[in-house]
Amino acid sequence: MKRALITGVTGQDGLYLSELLLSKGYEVYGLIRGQNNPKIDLVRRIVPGVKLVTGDLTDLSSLLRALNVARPDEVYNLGAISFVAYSWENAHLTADVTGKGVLNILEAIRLYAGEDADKVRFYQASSSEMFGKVQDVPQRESTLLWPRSPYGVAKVFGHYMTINYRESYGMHASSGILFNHESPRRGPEFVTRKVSQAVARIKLGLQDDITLGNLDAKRDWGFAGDYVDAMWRMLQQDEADDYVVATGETHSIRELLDVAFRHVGIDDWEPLVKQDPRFMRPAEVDLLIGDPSKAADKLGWKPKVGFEQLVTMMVDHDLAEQRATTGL
Ligand code: NDP
Ligand code: GDR
Repeated sequence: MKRALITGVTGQDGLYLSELLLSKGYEVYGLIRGQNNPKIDLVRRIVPGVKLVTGDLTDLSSLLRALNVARPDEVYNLGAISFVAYSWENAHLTADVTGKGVLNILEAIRLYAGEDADKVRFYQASSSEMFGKVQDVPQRESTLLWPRSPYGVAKVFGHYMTINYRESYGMHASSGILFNHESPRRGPEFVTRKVSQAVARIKLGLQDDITLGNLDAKRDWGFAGDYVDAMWRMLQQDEADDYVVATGETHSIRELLDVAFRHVGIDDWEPLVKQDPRFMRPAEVDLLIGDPSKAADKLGWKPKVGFEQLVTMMVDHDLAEQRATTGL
């Protein structure tokens, strides 16, 4: 039975990855931070088979202890401060968790495993935000990185540190450059979930309108359930490597609004959407579209859920959730 340790187990991807690994017969350990993390109940409810270990990415010794408990064959480093807008307001913290946290977990694996460090396979959750002010369209593994936020800069540090540990110590360390991926488990601070929740509430008469920032940005949105499968596939390869994981399609926030509102029978959403500079970013990433051909060729990975299906799945989920909580 293989053993895996997941940091960020309470997050969207941590939950989907836990389900996937448990279904494959893994013994799964999830790193939980904080002395009374409110998301523990969620993890216990959705993936009761996951064993919880305490630790924080900013605390190297806690990671060593977690590794000694989990004794993993595979480590998936999903833990991060992941909200781009928040990273400007908390830049040092973002650098410590999202950037230096990667160094901490890599170093913890090296110290824990010693000469066998190559036997503990490592996945780093890198991001399309590293492309920032994009230098190629579509973006691929070789595209020059030009991050536009403290989050993006921290992810670039983690990406190169992963490559450095691979090259310096022969570690099986892979970096998945994942484009935006969403689901009904997405945090409500991210635009897709903010929209799906608001559309459901507007449809049910619980909310009048929604206030957003930049409607013209374009993202390559996929389904989180598909993307965790790509993470797992990376760690099953003989050689560690870096991969872009994306759908190869891009859509604006306006198109997201079109699909979400149309799904509940509202064609003209303009009067229901307000804009506020509060939700604009000091530097925006205008266009993301990934070229997933390396992941398709080498990993045999393909996304199964398309954009419309993703958005309607999220709206349907939020309609059901809002009905259940309000009794409407
Ligand atoms: P979430 O924001 O849903 O989850 C982030 C996780 O990080 C949470 O479990 C959180 O735990 C944990 N965390 C935060 N701070 C620390 C810390 N100091 N030590 C340990 N864990 C910590 O993110 P996603 O699931 O969406 O994303 C997973 C990873 O993939 C992240 O690294 C993200 O940056 C990256 N990524 C995500 C993409 C996406 O579109 N979703 C695209 C590309 C990359 P807690 O409950 O304690 O807060
Ligand atoms: P992103 O996701 O920054 O791409 O990072 P987010 O959903 O926050 O923003 C996407 C785009 O929507 C625009 N936008 C708004 N965004 C939010 N959150 N709220 C709004 O009201 C709003 N209005 C417009 C943004 O300006 C942006 O252009 C996500 C995270 O999961 C990262 O951790 C991950 O690395 C990247 O995806 C790939």
